[in-house]
This record gives sequence, C-alpha cells and structure tokens, in this order.
Amino acid sequence: MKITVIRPPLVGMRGDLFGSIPSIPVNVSYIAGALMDGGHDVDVIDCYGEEPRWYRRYNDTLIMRGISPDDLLERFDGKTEVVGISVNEAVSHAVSLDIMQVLRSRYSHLKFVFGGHHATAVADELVNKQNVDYVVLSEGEITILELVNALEKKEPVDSIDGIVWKHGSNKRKHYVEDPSSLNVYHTDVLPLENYWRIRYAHGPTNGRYMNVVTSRGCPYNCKFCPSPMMSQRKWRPRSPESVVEEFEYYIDKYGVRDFHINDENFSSSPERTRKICDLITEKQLNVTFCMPSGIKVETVSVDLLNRLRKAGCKFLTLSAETGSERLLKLMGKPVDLEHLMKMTRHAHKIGIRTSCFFMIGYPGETNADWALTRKYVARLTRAGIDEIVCPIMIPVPGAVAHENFEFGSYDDYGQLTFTPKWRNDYRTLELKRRLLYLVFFLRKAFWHPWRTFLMLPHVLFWKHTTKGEMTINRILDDFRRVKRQPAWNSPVPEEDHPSTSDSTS
Ligand code: B12
Ligand code: SF4
Repeated sequence: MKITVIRPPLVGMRGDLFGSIPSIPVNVSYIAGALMDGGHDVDVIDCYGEEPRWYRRYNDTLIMRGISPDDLLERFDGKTEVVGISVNEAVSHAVSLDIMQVLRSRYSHLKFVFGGHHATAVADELVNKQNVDYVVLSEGEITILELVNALEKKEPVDSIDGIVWKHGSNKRKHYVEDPSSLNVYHTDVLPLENYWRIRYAHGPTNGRYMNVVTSRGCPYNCKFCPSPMMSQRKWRPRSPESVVEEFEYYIDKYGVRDFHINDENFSSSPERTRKICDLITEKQLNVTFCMPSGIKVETVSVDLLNRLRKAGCKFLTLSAETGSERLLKLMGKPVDLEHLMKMTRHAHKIGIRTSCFFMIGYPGETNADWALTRKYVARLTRAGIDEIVCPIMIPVPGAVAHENFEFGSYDDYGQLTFTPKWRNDYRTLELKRRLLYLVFFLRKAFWHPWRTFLMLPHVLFWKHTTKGEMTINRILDDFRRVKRQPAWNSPVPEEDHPSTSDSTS
C-alpha cells in the first residue's frame, strides 16, 4: 500500500524569541520505517525540513516555517491511499487539519491517520469534530502497521490496540516492551543535509548531529507535562549495547559524531547510564553528546557526571522549575534542589555545560515563591549554571494542569507556545522573565567573567556550547537568510479550526 507520512510545517507566535529551535524529527522516520519494514511503499514529506528557511504569516498571531499545505500538494504522490500526520505539539494542531483539508479537496479517497503527543491528548475531538479517520494513541510503530495492514485487507480495525476511530476507541493496553527491538535506522527518509546546513538544533550544535532516543516514557507524574498521559509512567530503556551501536552506525554512515539524546528521562537507571558511558569510552568512539530535553538530576551523581564527561557529554539540561518546595509539591514534581546545586557545581568544574529550566506562572505561584526562585537562581548562577530557560506555563492538553486553567483562554492550540500572550497575567510574567534573564546574565558576568566573555567568540564563530548562544545565531540568521513567502490562508473555517469550546475555561 502507498502511504505518505507528513511532518507539518513549524508554527510559532509572531515575534516569539523564546520558541524551541527545530531539529531532526526522528520520530517520523520511526513511523515511516515501521511501515517500510512491513512491506509498504512510503513517502515522507517533512514540511519544515524541506525548506527550513521559508517563513510566512499564518494568521494574525502565528507564523509558519517550511513548505505550506499548498506546496505540499505539488510534492504529493496521488497514488497514496493513507496519509499519516505527526501532531506531536499542540501548536501543530490547526496546520495539520489544513493539510488534511487541502489533500482531501483533491484526493477524496484518502484515509488520514494522526499520531503524536497532541493527537493522543485530543484524539476524540480530532475524530468526532474534525473528521480525522484514525488517531493512533501514544507509540505508533506497531499500531500503524497493524492499522494499515487491516485497511489494505479491508479487515475490521476494532481489535487493534491503541486507536480511536469514528465508531469506537481502544485505549492503549500494550506499550513497546523492549525499544531495543525497534528499527531506528530509517533516517535516510529525512532531509538530513538541510538540518545540518542550518547549523542549529534542539541542543547546541555546530553542524552535523543526530537526534537519538534511547528510552521510552518517564516514571514521574508532573502535572504540567503530557508524558504521564502518553506512556502511563512506564519507563522502558534500550540496552546500552543498542544505543552505542546506533552511535557507531551514524559515525560510519554519515560521519556524524555529535548526538542529541531526546529522551524524556535518559538517566532513570544510573546503572544503564554508567554502562553506556563505559562502552563509549572503551570503544574510543570520540563522540560528543548532550541531553537537550532534560534529565532528572537525582539520577546522577559525581561519579556518573565524571563518566558522562569522559564519554563525551558536553551539555546537560536540568529542571528545577522553581526554587520553592511548596510550588514543586503543587506541580507534583519531586526535585532535590540542593542536589541540583551540587551537580551544577561539579558539572561546571569538569566542563559540562548546563542549562536549567524554570517555569514561570504555574497556577498557585505566589510572590513568596517567586522570591525563592530568584534567590535560588542567584545561588545556581554562582555555582556555575551556564544558562537558564524560562518558559511561561501553558496548559498543554493531556497534562493534569490543562484542566480548570483560570488564567485566560486561547483561540487556537497554535497559541500554546512558551510565550502565551493570551494569558491575562502575560505582561507581568513577561516582565518577570526578562528581569530574571537580565539579572542572571549580570550575575554570570560577575561570578564567571571568562565564561561570559567566551560567549562572544562562540557566537561569532558558530562554536555553540549552549542553547542561548545558538539562539542568538538563529535570530541573526533569520534576519539575513529567511525567505519570506506569501501568507497562507487556511481553508478551514475559523470556528472549526481551534478548539475554544473544550480547551480552556
Ligand atoms: C525533539 C522534540 C522537539 C523538536 C521537534 C522534533 C519532532 N518532530 O518531534 C523541536 C525542537 C522542534 C520541538 C519543538 C517544540 N516542542 Co517538542 N519535543 C521534542 C521531544 C524532546 C522529543 C520528540 C521525540 O523524538 N520523542 C521520541 C519519540 C520516540 O516519541 P514521540 O515523539 O512521542 O513519537 C512517537 C509517538 O508520538 C507516535 N507518533 C509521532 N508522530 C506520529 C505520526 C503518526 C502518523 C503516528 C501513527 C504516530 C506518531 O509514534 C512515535 C514513535 O513511537 C519531545 C519530548 C519527548 N521525549 O517525546 C518534546 C515535546 C513533543 N515537545 C513539546 C513542546 C511543548 C514543544 C514546543 C511547543 C516548545 C516551544 N514552546 O517551543 C515546540 C513546538 C515546535 C513547533 N512549532 O512545532 C511537548 C509537547 C506538548 C504538546 N502536546 O504540545 C513535548 C511532549 C515535551 C514535553 N514533555 O512537554 N520539539
Ligand atoms: S516533566 Fe520531565 S520528569 Fe516530569 S513527567 Fe514530564 S518528562 Fe517526566
């Protein structure tokens, strides 16, 4: 059967400097690969990756990067029978529906399958309100193949685990038990050279890198995060051998020696982390790697940091979220703030760059909590944290904190970026955030003048060591190289586009 798997263009708020930096969507290659291994004929259209410098207005508040749904039509193979769309982030909601609408208006026979974090969270809405044919819940590799096989043979789909469709829904019962058994080697379907050419990614990079996923799920239960809904807190690691094999494969195949580990919780098992590091060191792979999406600090120790450094770890993201124990309890996130301080100090000493997340505006945050956060950031700066990243809290569907959110309502899931201008306390939060960044920078310059000075050559010569340095170049690069395209007008009527009705209060 002919299937086209699509990664939608990237959507963001106009003028938002705080959005994530795009990177290689390996998850899309896993879905396409599973179908290819199952004997199907698969095309992948990575709308962002095909033209990463294309930029256009999407509506009054949003912009779109990459090829538009109309451009996609030109690349689309009319023999396709099933279209899979990856809707991982809430911001991709509307544009994914646009793609479906545009394709359906030309090819009425197409069946649409949506998957990803966001699609899983709003599956009923997609099927019942937006006419999506099927939503695959949570991990897609096994299910998409079962579904496509059933469609090909015109068999009923009602026994397939983890799907929602017009006439029913099967909650996911089975998760991939051993992710080492999955084939992750179909990255050729992605426009890798385009990603390497732009020279920025989710973690600090200078060019050729590869995103790697070494485990599935996360055992924690933070209320602002969709992960518990996605994986029911089942953390499933790949074996150290299979992770290192993957590194070796990319070294041989693409000459890539920089790896970005995008797990939700890479280091849940200290024993596994130790083994991965030791294998890399023993094999003298001469690689660098980083964890741009964060590790749980309690799972690392001085010994593990030393091993990580020796193996080539250059950058770690930690998540304190706040300096207030009271607020951490409200968030449902256990963090040992003193351990985080100690690990930051040690990472600084041995040359691992560190970034720390602080969430601003979590429901229930008081001035006293904010004062504790400022104080904690001050201490952390002295301990040697290289950068802080401060998203404003957004109620992501699928997260517990999405329910009963009382700080304003958004018109479109596209506005669920870390710069939520629709929040009625946005101005105050934005001011707090900017002041926190400014004070952090001044303190860093005072306590660590050499590191602060080094940012200049790192930015000038594109030798990024932190996300912040890379962000400066991304913004400058956007000014110089971005190719403006005509605005895209959505064919989906405004009232059907967003989900104002059942989103926020
Ligand atoms: C790498 C990454 C990115 C990359 C994008 C690469 C990509 N295509 O995902 C970049 C850096 C661009 C990015 C940006 C953002 N991201 Co992001 N990202 C991730 C991250 C860390 C890893 C994704 C990954 O590879 N996972 C591993 C694979 C194996 O799992 P998976 O992605 O879930 O894919 C499986 C299933 O979802 C499903 N599936 C996925 N696609 C499809 C398609 C089909 C057809 C099917 C059947 C199944 C299917 O099958 C896959 C294989 O099992 C996740 C967290 C995480 N670890 O998952 C956050 C995460 C997805 N991102 C998140 C967010 C919030 C963002 C931003 C909005 C942040 C911001 N404010 O800027 C932006 C939005 C960018 C945009 N405009 O679109 C949230 C999503 C929350 C939400 N529902 O909106 C997550 C869950 C992090 C979190 N815990 O909060 N992100
Ligand atoms: S925020 Fe991090 S630790 Fe908490 S549930 Fe999400 S992925 Fe796990």
